[in-house]
Amino acid sequence: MITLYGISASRAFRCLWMLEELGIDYRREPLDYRDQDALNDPAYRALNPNGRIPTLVDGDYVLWESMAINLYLARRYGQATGLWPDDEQAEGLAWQWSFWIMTEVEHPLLSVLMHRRVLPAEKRDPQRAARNQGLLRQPLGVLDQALRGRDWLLHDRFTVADLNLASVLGWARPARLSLRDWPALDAWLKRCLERPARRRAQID
Ligand SMILES: N[C@@H](CCC(=O)N[C@@H](CS)C(=O)NCC(=O)O)C(=O)O
Repeated sequence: MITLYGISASRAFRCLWMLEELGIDYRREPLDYRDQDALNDPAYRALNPNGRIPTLVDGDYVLWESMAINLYLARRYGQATGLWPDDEQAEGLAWQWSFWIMTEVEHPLLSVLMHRRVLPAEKRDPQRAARNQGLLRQPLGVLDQALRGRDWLLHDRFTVADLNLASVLGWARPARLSLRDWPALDAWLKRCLERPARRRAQID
């Protein structure tokens, strides 16, 4: 049995989206990142010593870090659905883009989201949001360039690489970050976000 710990209004959403794309049976433990008691429960800490979500349990195998969970799930269960790339070089690109989104994009984009939308009004810092929006210009240009003339990042189909990137870039809209300057990226993101599995993963 596969169990995924986390609510969809968190980074666990990426893994729920992957599980829905795969169409495999899984159970969800709706652990909330604000519930410090539950995160610090020794039984949960034994699974994830970071005390964070998401955590995946597949039989007696335990994995944390959202991107690692998705790469594992796609490799183990996603060959038939085409979510896993066809060859080692395409696999390398899936890892490349997954590390890239976490190191170049996730932090500044989350900061824009927090300071424009999520934090209570008195805690928002518009200058911080603007600064981080500025930091995103370069990496968003890189992705836009890579997507010009193509529908998907790898091969001719939606793969784990698209899912991992789109699950982070999906914050752009709630963060009120216009993607007008990057039309290939904008069109690709819409294609990804329209997928029925993404809608199904939006549970809470
Ligand atoms: N790099 C980790 C980050 C996990 C993470 O920070 N999760 C947040 C929720 S989105 C959390 O559990 N926060 C609880 C806390 O920090 O106490 C991943 O991608 O899985």
